[in-house]
Amino acid sequence: MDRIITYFQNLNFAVEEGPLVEDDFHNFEALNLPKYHPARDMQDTFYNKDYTLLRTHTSPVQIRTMLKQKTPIRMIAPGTVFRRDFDITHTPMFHQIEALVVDDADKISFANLKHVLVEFLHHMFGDVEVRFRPSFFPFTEPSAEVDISCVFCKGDGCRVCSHTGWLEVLGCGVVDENVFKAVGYENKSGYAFGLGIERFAMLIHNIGDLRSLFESDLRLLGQFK
Ligand code: 2NM
Repeated sequence: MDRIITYFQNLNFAVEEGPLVEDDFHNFEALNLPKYHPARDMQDTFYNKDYTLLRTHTSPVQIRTMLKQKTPIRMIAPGTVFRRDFDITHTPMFHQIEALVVDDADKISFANLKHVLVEFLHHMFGDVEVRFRPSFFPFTEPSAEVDISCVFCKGDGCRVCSHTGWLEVLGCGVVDENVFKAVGYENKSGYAFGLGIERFAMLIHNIGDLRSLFESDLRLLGQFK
């Protein structure tokens, strides 16, 4: 997390934080996640009795930042998030960093996003191939998922990359017009991306089991002094 924050601070991104207990507007509605969208399901979200919820991503921080300040915006939101998901590859509490860049219409394009991400992934993972795959998120259009060539087998295919040669490392896209509408922005363009810290840590430090990040075993922690 420190390495990623420092990298983006050096590119003049501000570091923003927000509450872990959120409301429907900031976590869903403003992000173009309509009522009855599956991501709002009780299966995925921890709801409290008073209609508040535990944030499922750090995107509500981007919404709060856009509501309180004018463009240009260049920010990252690092922090804890919560989802009702608990198995070998998921924990109900984990960490994300999301980024948002907004300026006047047509100043920010997918090309800007692509350049920043390719440079960032080379900084984090060294000399890897980077691949953009079309995808879908409610809050971006177009959207993409980003893969790097497998850091373990260099793209030959192994168990970690399910013999594809590729590892998915983040999601990104050009901010959907409906998000700008929700925060009262007009004639703006922007890009955003998000990634999971635990997943990055496992790839960079060669950690095979997600659970070892949560067991406080001194033999594991001692390697990161
Ligand atoms: C992702 C992927 C794509 C995202 C979008 C926004 C906002 F607030 F601008 F709409 N924040 N973060 C975003 C976009 C996050 O995470 C996988």
